[in-house]
Formats: sequence, structure tokens, C-alpha cells
Amino acid sequence: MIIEQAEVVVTSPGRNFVTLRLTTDDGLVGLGDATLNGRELAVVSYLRDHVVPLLIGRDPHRIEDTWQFLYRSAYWRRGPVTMAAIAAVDVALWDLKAQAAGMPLYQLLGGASRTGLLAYGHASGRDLPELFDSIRDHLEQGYRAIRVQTGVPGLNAVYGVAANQRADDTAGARYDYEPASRGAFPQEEDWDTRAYLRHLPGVFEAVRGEFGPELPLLHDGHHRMTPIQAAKLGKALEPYDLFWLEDCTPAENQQGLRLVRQHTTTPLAIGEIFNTVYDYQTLVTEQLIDYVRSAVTHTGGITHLRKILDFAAQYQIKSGMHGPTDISPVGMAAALHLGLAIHNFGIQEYMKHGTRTDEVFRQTFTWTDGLLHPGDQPGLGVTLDVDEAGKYPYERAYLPYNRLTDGTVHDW
Ligand code: EZ4
Ligand code: CO
Repeated sequence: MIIEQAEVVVTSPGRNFVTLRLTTDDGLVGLGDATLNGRELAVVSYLRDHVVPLLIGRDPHRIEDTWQFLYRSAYWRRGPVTMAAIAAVDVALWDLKAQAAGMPLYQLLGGASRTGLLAYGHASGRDLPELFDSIRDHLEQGYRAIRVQTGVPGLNAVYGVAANQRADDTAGARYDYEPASRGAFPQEEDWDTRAYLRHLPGVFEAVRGEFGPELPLLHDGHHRMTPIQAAKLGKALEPYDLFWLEDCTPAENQQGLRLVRQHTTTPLAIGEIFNTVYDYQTLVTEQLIDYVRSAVTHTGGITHLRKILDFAAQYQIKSGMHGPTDISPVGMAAALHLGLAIHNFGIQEYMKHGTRTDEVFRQTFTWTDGLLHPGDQPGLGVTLDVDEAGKYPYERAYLPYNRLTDGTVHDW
């Protein structure tokens, strides 16, 4: 078997997605997700201009060798653009291998280690009544774990609070939350860490009061605190027994997590913007986190993320793979196969895609009683309807950015 054709498909059925589509001389089609929210076309160029020409004629079975070849032969390593491009190739090759074997991909990764994957959804509200409604709605949808994000008095737009109608769904349906906005310039949001720190513990106290002690609750700090502020928040949230506090600091300063860890037993999750195992070395070996947030799509694919998760497993650290709407259905399917197979699965983030996205990407995963399963079709179990994809050309979109009340640019 050889790779005969490699195409990069850009489509925007409600938001932008980048997909690598490999076709073999046997007529098999393998898919890989290369979507990098707000910087999509950089990955398109990396693939089209520099990687696609290297793939034609290659043996698609040589996954590890292709991974090492793309990583090492570029000379310039790591970074989100490179690692998203390599991820797309890697996942498309795993898809092809599993189809050639006539097996769902998780079988090639060692087989199922569980019956389904615990998933969490995103509840949010500007105030408590809105937040409670959103939590109830998620419970009715079957979610067994819920991320809680809330407005902060005095701030206009806060990360994670649903502000829009879902662009591509039935009128009136609530938009789960897509932070990127279409247009020529990123939207500006405002931020005040002290106001947030004063407000958040009371919100979790109210949520526990209303929904009881059992429901697993998560929260995303979205990189906005210093280590000492994160330590203070983790400590203040201890009575409310969080499943995790995510991205409490911009964690490229891995040593900063030592300070957080000294002060709190609130479990910590980090890594959605990381792209290699090297971003985790201190965090893992010193057991400074509890969950690895990396997505297959942004971390060099199944081949590299599996290595990160095996490394983490030796320190009792589990997976908590990133699964926002900017991970395409192809990237989600890859996450589900990997999550089903590994021993140290923790939880999977699951925001539903819109109906138009589901028409472009036909999927076979299931969602039953709060548990996801990738399904038993050979390969990833996702097909791309190229005609349907062609109806939705790329539209420029940016993630927002933050300014403090005095105008200083802050981490978003
Ligand atoms: O802001 O994926 O935990 N989830 C997140 C996401 C990220 C977006 C950025 O593209 O932090 O909502
Ligand atoms: Co996050």
C-alpha cells in the first residue's frame, strides 16, 4: 500500500476546521485533524507547502518512522503549528492502518480498557440563576460531570460564559461556547484577577448547596493567575471538592506550579496549549499536576500523546484530553480511541458540534448515559463529505484577547 494522494481540506461549517485527507492506491481514505483555532492557515501552509509533497508514495503503515522523519528532518522542532501538522499526518496514518486491519482503531492501541469514557460538558451563566439553569440543562442531556464558568461582577465578558446563540444550530438554541469570533480583529475582553478571586468561591458554595456533594465539578482558570493567586484560589475552593482546577497559571513556567502545589490539595489540570512531552517534564516528574490536558490534535497525534500519557501514568497522572468545538470530529474520534485504550484515562471534555459540522463529518461514536464510545467501525469511524465541506469556505476568525482595567494586555 502507498499513499497516492494527500489533500488539505479547509471548511467552515459554523467554525473553521483543517483536515488532512490521505488516499492510498488501495482506495482507502484516512483523515487527520489539523485545526489550530485562530491560526488555521499557518498549519494549512505547513502541510500543503512542506509536508504533502513528502507523503506521496510513502508506505502508510510506517507510522513511527513517518513521525520521526517529519519531526527530525524539519530541523526546526516543536511548536503548535508543527505539532498540529504532524498530528494530522499521524492520525490519518492510524486511521488507514486500522481500516486496512478491519478493526476500530482502539483495538490496534491495545483494545478497550473500559466500557465508555466519562465526559464533562460546559455549564455557564452570567449570574447564579443562569448558571443553575445551564447545569440543570447539562444534567438533563446526560452529563455526569460539569465544568462551571461564571460571570464576575464588574467585568463585561468573561472566558467560558456562553454569550452567543449557536451560529449553526436551530434558532434559539443556546451556544455552548466558542470563544473565537469571525472578523478582521480579535475581540477585546476585560479582566480583573482580584475581582474573580473574590467572586468564585461563593459561586461554588452556591452550586454545591443546590446540586449536592456528588456531582463532579470542574473549573478553568484559563492561564490568568500568578502562582500565589492560583494557590489562594485552590485553597479557597477545597471545601467544594473540585474534580480539577484547570490552567491556573500560564504553565510554560513549569516550576511555578511548585508554589501552587505546596498550598492546595485541589487537583490540577494543565496542558491544552502544550505540544510536546518536554512541556511536561517538571510537571510530571515532580507530580505537580493530576491531569494532562493535551489533545491528540495539538500534540503530534496519537503516537506522541500516547508517549506523554505513558510517562504520566508512572506518576499516577491521568488523561483529561482537551475537547472544545475547535477539535474537529476527526480529532475527537482520535481522542476517544486513545482514551478507550489507555489505562490512565481520567475524563474527556465533550462540547457538542453543531448540526452543520455533523453533516460535513459523518461520525459513528456514541454518547450513552454520560459515557462516550468511539464505535466499532474500522478505523477512526469518521468520514468527510467533501462536497458538503466545499459549501463552507474559510472565514477569518480570531480568539479574543484580554486587557486589565488599566489597559494592560493580559493572558487570555
Ligand atoms: O479556550 O479551545 O478548556 N477549554 C478551553 C478552550 C479554549 C479554546 C481555544 O481555542 O480552554 O475553550
Ligand atoms: Co481550558
